[in-house]
Amino acid sequence: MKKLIVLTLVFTIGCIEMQAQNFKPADTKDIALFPQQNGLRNTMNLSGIWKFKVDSNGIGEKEQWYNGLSATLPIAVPGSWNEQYDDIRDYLGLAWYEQNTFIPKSWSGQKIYLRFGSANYAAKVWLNGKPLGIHEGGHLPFAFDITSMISWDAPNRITVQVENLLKPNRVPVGGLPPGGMFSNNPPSNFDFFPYCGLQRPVWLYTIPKNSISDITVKTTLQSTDGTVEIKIKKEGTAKQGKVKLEGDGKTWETAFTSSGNEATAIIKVPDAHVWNTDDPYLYQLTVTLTNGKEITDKYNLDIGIRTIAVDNKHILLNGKPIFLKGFGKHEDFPVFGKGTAYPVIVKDFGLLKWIGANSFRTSHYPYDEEYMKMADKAGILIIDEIPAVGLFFDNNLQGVTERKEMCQQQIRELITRDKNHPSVIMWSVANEPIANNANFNLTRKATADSVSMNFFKDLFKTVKENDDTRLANMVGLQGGPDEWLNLSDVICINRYYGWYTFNGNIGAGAQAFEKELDDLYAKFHKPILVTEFGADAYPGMHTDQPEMFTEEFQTALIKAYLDVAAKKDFVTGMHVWAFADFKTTQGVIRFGGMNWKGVFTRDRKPKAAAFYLRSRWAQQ
Ligand code: BDP
Repeated sequence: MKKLIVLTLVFTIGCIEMQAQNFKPADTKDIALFPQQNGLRNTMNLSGIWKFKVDSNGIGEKEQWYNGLSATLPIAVPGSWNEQYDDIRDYLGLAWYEQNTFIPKSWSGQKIYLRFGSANYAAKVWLNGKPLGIHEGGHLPFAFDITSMISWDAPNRITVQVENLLKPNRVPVGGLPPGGMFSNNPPSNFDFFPYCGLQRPVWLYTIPKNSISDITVKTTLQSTDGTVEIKIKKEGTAKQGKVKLEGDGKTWETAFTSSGNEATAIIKVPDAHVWNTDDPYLYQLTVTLTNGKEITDKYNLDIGIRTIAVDNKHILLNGKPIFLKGFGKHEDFPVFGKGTAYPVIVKDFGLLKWIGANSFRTSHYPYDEEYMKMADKAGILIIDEIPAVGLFFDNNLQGVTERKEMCQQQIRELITRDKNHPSVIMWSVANEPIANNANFNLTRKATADSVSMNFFKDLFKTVKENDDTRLANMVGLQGGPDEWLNLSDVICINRYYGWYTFNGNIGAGAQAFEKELDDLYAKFHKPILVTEFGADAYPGMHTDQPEMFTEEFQTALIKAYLDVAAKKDFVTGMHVWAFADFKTTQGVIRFGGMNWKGVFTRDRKPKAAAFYLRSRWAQQ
């Protein structure tokens, strides 16, 4: 009997323990407003050196490492783990992070959140040894309400388990069977290094109990007059509020009363100071929530009054054609990996201006929020891309559906995070998906089937349901199906004639490029944006006659493509691939584990092509 009681007890405790290990998926609505410090809200940035431990045998959970990590290594957060230690460069499996921090007493009475800028790829989080939540997808933020779990008089232990295993049904895609000579290591189905870890800042922050939980700003123009529509979501019992817009020495104010938890305010701005690339003017918006007696919450946003649209040949910014000059980029820097590197962000915006660019694509995943804020201020247009790279279609419909749902989750998270940035003009739902009947010698175009067509129709629908004010696109692979392209507002293509085909023959490559542009326009009558074109150039390699891998060849190929595009009034922009050299996986076409198509080196020195682009773009 005694034995039975003991057994029952052990079983019950076991069950409680298992039950307690229930992890809630992060809620997208909690990333709507970036943490803000003001008189009613508090923030604490937890960037710094954390404790770190690799768990290659997957024993951490069983051994309850969430109750305190032992025998740890120091690790920088934000930062990728791969280049901080020389023996874990290619390690993508489980690893644990821990940080201990007091929370100020003055924060009690407010709701307290823990927010991760990103954790690549999957994260499981504990607070003070108790399960807090989980999140999948490595390039978008997530946050959890920790109010009820805080220790007020002792340090709070934050424990995060992260892994970045490459799997076929993850987005981005990896872990596919090796493809012979062109297999790569680690086996990503994309061309950048799968850096891992807590790669963006981690924040603790508060919001008042009666709080503003979301703000969505939409702007329209009637001739020179602007209309700013502000949708507010709130939590708690406070119902009244005020919206104030300030700019050019003028102030507009309007009151609102919420119905349910939502309210809309409209402000008319006669003769608006519009946001554009030459004059990225930002108005200051302040939303205040009151409960009749006192102000309960306040949130500030810098907003731009601008519109974005298309006609059949151009992207239109504020109703006028704008030609996109710029790049596909990466978040990538030595040692930092994909970790947020503020000096590099500042440097890159300087170089974009120096070279005369007005835009870039966040290939192939959403970037740190600081990029978006900088772009708003600098007047740089952004094509904001989810990490849908390496997508493929096969007869495993379950796998296709899993990838689609992951893409949709990331579209919702991205739009929730970035919807108020005037710099963002287009949501990119995929880069170079591969058709079921793809043909890799690129001589014949693949065709779309109903599975893949429905896949992309659903992604575009998700975009338009979440934001009907911007454009949407997918980026087509050379040799990919034309039918997919036509789902986009702007036909977006990556082309490598003269490099991956017609190798070394720029003349023949340019001719093939021109023919394809003409064919696509004749077929779809939509503006075309060349989202990638370029050639690898090993820095310092020269020849008198352009030859592949030299700086002269890269420059000549870029020139030839720009010359072709200049003849076509339906080409609405040219994005060179890439802004800077970047680290990728090892393989026979990636010398030194690097992609050398940057017009700047990895440490941001200009190659010959950068000077050429500057002579062409900065003077226009
Ligand atoms: C394109 C991809 C890009 C690659 C580039 C290349 O979109 O990610 O880095 O090719 O091969 O197909 O350099």
